[in-house]
Amino acid sequence: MSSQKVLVAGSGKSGIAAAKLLLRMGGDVVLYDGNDKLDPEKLKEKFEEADRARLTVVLGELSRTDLLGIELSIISPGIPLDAPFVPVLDEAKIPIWSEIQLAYHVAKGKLIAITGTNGKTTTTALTGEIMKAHFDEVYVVGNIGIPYTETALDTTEKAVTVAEVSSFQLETIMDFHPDVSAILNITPDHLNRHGTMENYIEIKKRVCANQTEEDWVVLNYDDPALREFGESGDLKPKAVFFSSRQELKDGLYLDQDEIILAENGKKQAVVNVHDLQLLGRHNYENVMAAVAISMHMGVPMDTIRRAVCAFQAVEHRIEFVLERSGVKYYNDSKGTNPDAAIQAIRAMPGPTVLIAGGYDKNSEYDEWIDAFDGKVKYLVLIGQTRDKIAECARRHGFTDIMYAEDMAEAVRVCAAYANSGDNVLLSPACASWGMFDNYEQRGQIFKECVRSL
Ligand code: UMA
Repeated sequence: MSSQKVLVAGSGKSGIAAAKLLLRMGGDVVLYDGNDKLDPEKLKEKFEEADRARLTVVLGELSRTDLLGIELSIISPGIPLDAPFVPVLDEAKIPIWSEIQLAYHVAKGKLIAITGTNGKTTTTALTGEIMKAHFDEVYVVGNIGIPYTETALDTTEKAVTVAEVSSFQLETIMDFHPDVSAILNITPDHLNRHGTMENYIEIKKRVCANQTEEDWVVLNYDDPALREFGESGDLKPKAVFFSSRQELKDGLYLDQDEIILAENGKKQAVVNVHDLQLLGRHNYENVMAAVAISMHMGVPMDTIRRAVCAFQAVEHRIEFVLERSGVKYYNDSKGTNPDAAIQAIRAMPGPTVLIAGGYDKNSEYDEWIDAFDGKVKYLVLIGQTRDKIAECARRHGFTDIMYAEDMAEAVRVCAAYANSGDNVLLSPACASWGMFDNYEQRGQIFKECVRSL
């Protein structure tokens, strides 16, 4: 790899980090981005001056001549495999690796990989905190926001890397092999990219495709597809289940307010949920997954317990912003699909004015509207999906709907309609694209609007 010429597709966070890693290793890089409005000079400025001679930037269309001498390509997660330049790579028989595959290829130490439709950021952050309480060299990377390629070359044999991995990143792994993996749940999301639910499930399962009998995979017993996967004889790693709905003979489960570990015929109380600083059943599931992962990384239960109780909600995930005139404001910008947004509604302590809508990922909103269940008083809609959601809500008999042109207007409308004792929740059930760069920016803008009320 050190003398290779590599194409890096995408000049976002992952592409820049991957290109830097390759240049640091002595390779040559062609950095390609489909957006021809980008400024090549600005992109080059992100790299060390000494490395720039080995970097070529190509924008817009990628031609065959751009691929001369290219032996490998690294693709950013946001680029789908039906992007126009992909057949050109296929024709030239250039392998396509995801950015996490490149990182795995050079990284040392142990790897934990956490995937699932929802909860992966919280579980990754929590697992990271537990690891930091026990190991000296811990990296928390991946979909959570720090590309794995940014830290991979710094890892030593003693390192523990906790990676949040998305279906986009798993699509093009090769020998990516975590020591402990977790699939938290699989509900419809990203179907505009993955086509069918079956395909999406298969891609998620790839997180443990290269694991062996020595390794562990943590699975949600309450998710039928994952239960079947864990119980099927052909799974190579050892499976450990968690459940928030039923008692398990082996694994972690929620018994009323207590998280219990059942192991070798013995039971022990792990933690009472009232000692946690996290809200909602889905968060108890995240805690159980993080506990299961940590146990199989050899962390003592007392250390796990302390870290779990000290852990606070991650930003943009049912994050309490402030209370004004008796109204509590919550930022759940990370609620980017209907299932995540359902969990946020369930976690609200009382009547709620909800801001939703955004980029259309071909999601269905019926179950989400049903989950309003008398708790949502008004629905304030923004973004591309406004009409689709409003039409679905009316079909389900929910008519207290208002439109807002931007986040500032949405927040003002909520403040006007919420009474003391109510909650205002941003939990869009949609991606942010179209109105915002990403969900982080959407959440920040929401919080700024709330603070300036
Ligand atoms: N681009 C093309 N061609 C395309 C599409 C995009 O050239 O067809 C270019 C864009 O012009 C842009 C670049 O690709 O310049 C963007 O690449 P990217 O979308 O992969 O974005 P990154 O900044 O590299 O961020 C990615 C993840 N983004 C996506 O998966 C969409 C981030 O996850 C992740 O934090 C980051 O890598 C570090 O690992 C975000 C996300 O939305 C949070 N993830 C999805 C989710 O959580 O639901 C999966």
